[in-house]
Amino acid sequence: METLQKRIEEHINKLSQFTATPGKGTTRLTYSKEDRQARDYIIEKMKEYGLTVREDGFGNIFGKLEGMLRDAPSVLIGSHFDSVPNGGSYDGPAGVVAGLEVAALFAENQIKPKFPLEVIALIEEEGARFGGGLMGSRGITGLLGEEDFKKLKDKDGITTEEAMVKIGLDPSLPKKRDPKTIKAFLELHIEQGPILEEKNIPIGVVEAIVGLTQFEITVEGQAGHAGTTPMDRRSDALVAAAKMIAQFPDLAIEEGEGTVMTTGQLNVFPNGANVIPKKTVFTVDIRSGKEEHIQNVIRKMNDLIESYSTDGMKISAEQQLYMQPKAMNQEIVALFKQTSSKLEKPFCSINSGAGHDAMVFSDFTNVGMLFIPSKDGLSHCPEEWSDSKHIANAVQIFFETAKKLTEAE
Ligand code: HGY
Ligand code: MN
Ligand code: MN
Repeated sequence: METLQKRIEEHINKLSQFTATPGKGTTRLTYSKEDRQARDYIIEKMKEYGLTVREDGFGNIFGKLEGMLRDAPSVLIGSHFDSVPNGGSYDGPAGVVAGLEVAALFAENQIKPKFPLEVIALIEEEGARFGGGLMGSRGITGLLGEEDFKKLKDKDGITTEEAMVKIGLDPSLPKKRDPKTIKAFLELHIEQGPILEEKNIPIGVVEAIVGLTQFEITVEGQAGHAGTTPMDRRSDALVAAAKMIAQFPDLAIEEGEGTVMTTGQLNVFPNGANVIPKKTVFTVDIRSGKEEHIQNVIRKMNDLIESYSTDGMKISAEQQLYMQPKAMNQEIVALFKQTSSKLEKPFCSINSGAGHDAMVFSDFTNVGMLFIPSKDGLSHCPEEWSDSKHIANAVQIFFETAKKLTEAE
């Protein structure tokens, strides 16, 4: 266990160095220089652990250990390796590292799987560069079509394909994957909340993942001089946005049952201290364990937007992502629980308030997810930290589970 823990810490420390904001958390945007550095490290480790490496037309990375059965579906283990701006070192990489170390245990113990094992490192789960999120998994499953993928641009107007080519990736490689080539998808992720730490339980077996939707709202008013424009003759796009955003929390609270609503991004144009804002663009993220709550809040949000729309204030909402709540595969959930008991790892059932690639794969194959504790429940910030001992626990559970799912000798 010691060696495993050391290797895990080394992977996490190494990957955390590939950031655009050293000293201020992990900022690793998709197809950035930092993506390229992390990608090279992950590929190097996949090869070192005896895996055959390929990348798809989105830049997702696959490290495959062939099985004895030809052309049989693979058991995938992994997560994403992009980050939010100024995020932590574990959100995503903990799951990629777990996949790598399961493959290492297969190699060290000369395990011969009947069905192939694939370690997967997914791109753009956070959506921090191209919006929406879950891009790598939505691409593989066909939820994000090739044409829609090509149309995506970052805030500087750079397209996905231009950004890919810039770091040496090939967008012409195969994209969508046939569901018949995947037997199961397992993902380890940090909990990103306080429950496991407060309960002092090292393993959370995920039962379900919340549904979520993301919008980009654009408010178009009229720019003007801050000093000479009377207060009753203004179409101030920032004041209108601020009044709407300030009312969003009550929409979620009224809906109840854990429904949440967040505006995480707000951009003001032209953003001059003495200029009345002409335009604002902001995001809205709505989540709930029940789809009806999400639908209700979307309706109330649209009513609110409507009430602020006037001749001088044009407001539009673009939906960038919509995912229904997802239940994990009950056979894999049961397997995780049996294995945790056998290995004497205390566990509990838990639901995820965060979205994950596992929710995208759950309509495509059998999916299971494990959580490990997050220190102080913190995530999406530089303070994010998890214990390598907990990651090692999950690796051992995944190792036993993967041997069963790949029907290894
Ligand atoms: O937003 C989420 O829940 C995930 O971190 N992308
Ligand atoms: Mn994540
Ligand atoms: Mn995240």
